[in-house]
Amino acid sequence: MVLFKQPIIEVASNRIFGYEVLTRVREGNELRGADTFIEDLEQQGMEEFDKFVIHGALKLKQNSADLKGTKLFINLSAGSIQNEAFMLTLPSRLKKYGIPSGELVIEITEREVLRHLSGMSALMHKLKDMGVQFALDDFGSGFDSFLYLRHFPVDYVKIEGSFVKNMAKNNRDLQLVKHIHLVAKALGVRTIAEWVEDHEIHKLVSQLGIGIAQGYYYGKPIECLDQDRPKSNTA
Ligand code: G
Ligand code: MN
Repeated sequence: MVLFKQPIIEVASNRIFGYEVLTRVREGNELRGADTFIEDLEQQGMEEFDKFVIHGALKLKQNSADLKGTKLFINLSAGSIQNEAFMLTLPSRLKKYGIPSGELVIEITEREVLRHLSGMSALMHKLKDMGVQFALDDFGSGFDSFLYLRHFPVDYVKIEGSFVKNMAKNNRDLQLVKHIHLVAKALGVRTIAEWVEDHEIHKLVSQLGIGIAQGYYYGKPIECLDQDRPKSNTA
């Protein structure tokens, strides 16, 4: 299991806003991205994996100077996010690593189905009261985008990368990005443009007034921690 970090930047100042932690699994000489193994893991239950990602990410943040004082974005599975007992351990985990709870952002992917919207929303409010923030990941890629935005007290919307990547060439994508941003802004939610790959897209993002961005243009994911899966008592 290998952890990567990718910078997320503030568009106006070009300063680091935070880092997203991404996971890859090493197979021989190859690294496989999360999208290729998450489905298998989901069959077996993701909790063990998510605990491991959190443990690795917090350890990384604790030990790296460049992660100090910036936000840490972590992707968790729908199973873990809906597990109240598990989620409520987050503040004490943060404390254990000496990380302010205001520096953690949990990404909820649009592609997964969440049930019990009101229960989820109540749980998110509890964690938000303790400082933890939430982002809707891949916004626009799922069927429930606006339903989630309607119900969940999220702090950020991460706009689906394939819309952003294409928006210089495709007016539909441009209009979608522009209006997702306007809706989010009207609701007091900050937007993050994913998959900004070149200067042209960066300029468009800036012109649209999107404040935060991520993508190869600013920095590719960098390998930063390689470790074996823990025994079940480690997390
Ligand atoms: O679902 P989520 O948004 O967490 O997935 C992030 C994925 O997007 C990672 O696998 C990462 O390597 C990839 N990624 C990050 N920046 C870019 C980019 O600029 N272009 C493309 N095509 N992929 C990117
Ligand atoms: Mn993500």
